[in-house]
Amino acid sequence: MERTFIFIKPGAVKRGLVGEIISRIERKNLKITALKMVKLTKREAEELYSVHMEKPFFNELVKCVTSGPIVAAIVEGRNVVEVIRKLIGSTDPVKAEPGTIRGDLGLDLTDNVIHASDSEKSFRRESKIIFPELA
Ligand code: FUP
Repeated sequence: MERTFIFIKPGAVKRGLVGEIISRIERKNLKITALKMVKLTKREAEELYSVHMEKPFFNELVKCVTSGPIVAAIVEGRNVVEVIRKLIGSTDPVKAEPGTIRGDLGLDLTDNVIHASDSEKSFRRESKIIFPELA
């Protein structure tokens, strides 16, 4: 079965939205197969977002995701990479459709509630950073 990697960003964890977000994923009939709350080190955050290293928002992004604990999960299900990306909505919560996680629960572009891998390859690379024991 296909798998993907997600993490709930520090702002959403602080706001007490972990249950709501995990619940939406479960209600879609996707399976949470691993779950952990961790505080990312600067190094882990830089590695997670290494594709954005040259972008002007890179430092702000790293600062954001290391500002408090995140809740990371591995999620399993049919076409899960595509299904989760649809569930979470567009990158900018202002543009994300109502009904999506970002559309319903977010407003900030950097602290946009949740991250999800955009491909099978990203899943393998990103999940190894947080769940090295499962690689
Ligand atoms: P997504 O795959 O939807 O998380 O979006 P991107 O890979 O394009 O963006 C990665 C992260 O950078 C997102 F968390 C949002 C953040 N970002 C900014 O902070 N500023 C920008 O101008 C664009 C993206």
